[in-house]
Amino acid sequence: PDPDADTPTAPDALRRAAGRVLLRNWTGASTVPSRGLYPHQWSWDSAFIAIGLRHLSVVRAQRELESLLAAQWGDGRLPHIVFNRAVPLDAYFPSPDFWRSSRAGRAAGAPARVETSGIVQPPVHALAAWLVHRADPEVSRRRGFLRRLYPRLVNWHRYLTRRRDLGGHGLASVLHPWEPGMDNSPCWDGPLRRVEPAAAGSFQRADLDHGAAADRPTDLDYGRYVRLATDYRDHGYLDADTPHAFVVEDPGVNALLIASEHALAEIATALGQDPTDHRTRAETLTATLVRRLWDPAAGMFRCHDVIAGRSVPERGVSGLLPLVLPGLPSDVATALMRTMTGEHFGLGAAVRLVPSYALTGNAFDPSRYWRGPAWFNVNWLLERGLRTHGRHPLAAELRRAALETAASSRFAEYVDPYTGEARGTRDFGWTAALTLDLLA
Ligand code: 9WN
Repeated sequence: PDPDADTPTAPDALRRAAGRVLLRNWTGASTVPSRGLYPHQWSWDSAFIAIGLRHLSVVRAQRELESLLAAQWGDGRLPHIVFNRAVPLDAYFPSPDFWRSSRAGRAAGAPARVETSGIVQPPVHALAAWLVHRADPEVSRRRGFLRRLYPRLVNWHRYLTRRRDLGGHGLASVLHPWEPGMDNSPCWDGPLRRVEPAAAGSFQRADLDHGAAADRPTDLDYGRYVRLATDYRDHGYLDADTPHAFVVEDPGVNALLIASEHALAEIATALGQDPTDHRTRAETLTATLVRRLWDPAAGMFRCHDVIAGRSVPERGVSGLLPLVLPGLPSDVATALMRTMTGEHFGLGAAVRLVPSYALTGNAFDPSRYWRGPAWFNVNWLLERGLRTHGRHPLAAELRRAALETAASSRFAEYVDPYTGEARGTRDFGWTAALTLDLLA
């Protein structure tokens, strides 16, 4: 039987349900990840959401990215949250009065008229912009979409490749566990041990009002997140001035940077400009990624703790994300796919969707956030990677599992990788959006 066959009404019903989530989460200029838990605009969420929204409304998908890029800082950084001033301060922690971007971030060029966070998230934006453009090149040209976004995307990448090359080897570093978007991954446990947590009573979490404590990070994690963000803020969010306690080279962040650099080459070409610099940078970054983070014995990429000067001995799913790269050496791609389907990640055997952390790892927990559950954006990227490297039947299987699980979990934020049971919040933005993309 054709693994893609389904009753004709099911995809339509799913498409309509996903569209309803995106409509409910739309604020007029962007889409919130979740009405309750995340009532503002998040950076990489908006990129994934735009990728799905393009199937519903190309103009809304363009606006999703435009509104995010309008909050870019003078130094090129794209903040991980753009705050909606209509939302009460206590609805999400840390709120604008914690980040104080328009004052504390002035030297780094934070915008004066909108409040944002001061840290970043993975650079999926140029890839999203290119996919949104391709959905309707005519409307895109008429609105000057790529022409307006291109210089901002170039500055964003320049920020990451220059100011964030804290390891000095040519890769972008993250300075906070929120930056790679996989907040409490066991990969951060070692590097975080150096960080003195902020006192428990000195801040008030808002996330536990919306989610089960067992599905979320612990208070100790939050104490450390708060300490790192406070120190960065108190040094004006200046990368060179802050005495960083946490500096990690993450393979997922760098893979997405490279995928987006390839997209910038396409965008430059579409605008009649020379794409050579982007192509060269993508190739150089790929070679550096392999040289610095590939672990042949593990058959996957590892995070690198820059301060300790050593590789992180954990298997986090970000170490599989370079599979999205077309320019990966073929032996590396083959080994990655073997790892994905082997005992550690279990695709095609033990699990429905690829978990966020190895099933075999000491810290594995099928419910707790980035310590085991499966996430839809990660699985969307891996499905793309499998297709890129010619594994079409396995990609189709993963796609089908993702669609079934999105439907049965009511577009959950994340799910138990074995059972597909919903975890975190429901009606989650990128789960609905990427469902639309997988259905297209
Ligand atoms: C902190 C919005 C974001 C995602 C991240 C996810 C979670 C925030 C939080 O939610 O992080 O940025 O409060 O836990 O880890 O990937 O972008 O959906």
